[in-house]
Amino acid sequence: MRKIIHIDMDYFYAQVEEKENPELADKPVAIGGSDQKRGVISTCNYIARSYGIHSAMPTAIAIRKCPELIILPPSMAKYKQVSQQIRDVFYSVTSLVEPLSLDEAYLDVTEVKAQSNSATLIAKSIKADILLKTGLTGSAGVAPNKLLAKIASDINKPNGLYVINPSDIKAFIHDLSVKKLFGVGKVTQQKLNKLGIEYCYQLQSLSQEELINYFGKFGKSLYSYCRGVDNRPVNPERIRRSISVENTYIDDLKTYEECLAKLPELYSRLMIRITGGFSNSVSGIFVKITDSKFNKHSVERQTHRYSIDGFKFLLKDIYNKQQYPIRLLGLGVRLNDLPTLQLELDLDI
Ligand code: DCP
Ligand code: MG
Ligand code: MG
Repeated sequence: MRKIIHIDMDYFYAQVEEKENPELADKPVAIGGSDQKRGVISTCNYIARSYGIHSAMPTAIAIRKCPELIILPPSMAKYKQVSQQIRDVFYSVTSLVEPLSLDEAYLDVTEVKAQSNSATLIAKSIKADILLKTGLTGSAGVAPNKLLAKIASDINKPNGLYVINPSDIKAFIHDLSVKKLFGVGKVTQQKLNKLGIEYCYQLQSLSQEELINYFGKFGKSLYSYCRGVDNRPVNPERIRRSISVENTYIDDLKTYEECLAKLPELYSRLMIRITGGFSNSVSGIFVKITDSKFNKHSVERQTHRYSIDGFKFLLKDIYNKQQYPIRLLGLGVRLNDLPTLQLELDLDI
């Protein structure tokens, strides 16, 4: 049995700003692009969340919900610096660290001798150490695998800790909503709901064959996940070398024109991702798709510049090679050697 910790900082960008400027702490604060530039909210503090504001919401709507909202532009260099301090804390515990974004990581602490080898005590000491080094709070989940550790870290946010012991798994997973499972986004969730499935215990009644039939290769993972089983190792090598955005469409895209019509929205989301002066480091662009049979394809071109026309060109290329309608469309840029970046996790597989 492994011991996995997932740590995720609370309202990360906004908390960094609050720490620097404590006057913000009792006001609704968001980080994001300006409403004049059709910007979106990256994140906001918990006071702002009480107004219904959340990540990826257009800034204009956020202001409508809370006219006194303080909106700050993102300072990526600052957040990366804090992220490095957090990672230093992780690496002081183990080298088995898999960063997922600037503010979160998985740690495999199975073999860690400190704190009497108690993953709960290790998680507490990591949280305390992060607070000491950065003045910021994060939330931790402790479980026998990545799937459960990540779900757990979200449960008592902010400044939370939640432990799922091996003997708790069965009861924990039974009533868990399927939308909490890794890889289940809006579209998969809708598909499951149409089958009358909302909770994991209902998903457990489907055979592996049925799930593969409905969801392709992902069906096999779903079969395990809805039982609280996840054998994915903590992968310390993982360095993110691309930034991408994607969307899964409720109705498959059947013509090139339909695909083309989705391009501006994806492109503008990609541009928002590429903040913080990474544009000099781009080494290529790519378009990826998943078709209605769950086959994945991508096409790529080496270039230091990107424009919507470049993506149009690749889209045409991939569309022409395509036999089936398209359920997922994604755009991305390859980066030269860069540290891990926050990716939009639009998790429909
Ligand atoms: N982020 C972003 N755009 C998104 C989601 C997140 O730019 N759509 C950035 C801002 C967040 C940071 O990534 O501060 C970390 O993302 P999280 O999902 O962990 O969200 P927060 O840390 O802000 O809040 P929470 O307390 O819910 O973890
Ligand atoms: Mg966070
Ligand atoms: Mg996070």
